[in-house]
Amino acid sequence: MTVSLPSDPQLYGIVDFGYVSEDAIERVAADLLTGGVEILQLRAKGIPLETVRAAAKKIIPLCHSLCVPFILNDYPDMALELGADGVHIGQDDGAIADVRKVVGGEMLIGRSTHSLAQAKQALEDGADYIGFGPLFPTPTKKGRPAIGLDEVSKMEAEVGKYLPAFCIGGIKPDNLNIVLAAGARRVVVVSHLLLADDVASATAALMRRLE
Ligand code: 3NM
Repeated sequence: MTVSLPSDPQLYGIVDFGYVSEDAIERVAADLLTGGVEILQLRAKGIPLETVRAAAKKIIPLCHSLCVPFILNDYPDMALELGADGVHIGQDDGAIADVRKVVGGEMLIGRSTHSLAQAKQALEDGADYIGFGPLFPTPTKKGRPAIGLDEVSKMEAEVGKYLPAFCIGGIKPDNLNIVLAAGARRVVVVSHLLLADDVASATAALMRRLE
């Protein structure tokens, strides 16, 4: 089964081993889905591949039962092997065309971008969606400078018009209004949701703000 991107997704969730222990990963993924994330990524930086594979195998059926696309961060080979719907790659993970050769024509390829120029390049290179950020400093990607809100509306007009563009990085309920006022139409929210006492309720509350 392959799940494609929803037509107008607003909230993209990430279950991240940086915040969630191995034994909780399936439960937290289920909570994000219950709360209404429309795309779900598994992000597992520096985690043994067997652990990543095992977690993905548990989360994929949860996603597919709700027709939510499952995206694996990094590891195009594993994404293909496991039947992920997409793979997400950073700026340093090679050319999109090379990843496309590995995963074939069907799988979604998402690209992190950190400037308007990179967002335009990702569109030109054939990304299926982009992340754009970090808008604010974030504990989830320590050391990466925030790009602020200045380029958001231009990015939406020049890139987000043609493919889904998700603003990311330090987004939480407190700053959501200024992010949306800057022109963002879609967001990825990680630590705010994963650190919530009730992940499903926090996700649902955020979804209500976005709809
Ligand atoms: N990628 P939080 S920012 C995973 O800008 C990630 O490419 C980013 O987490 C980018 O919602 C980021 O906790 C972290 O700030 C997002």
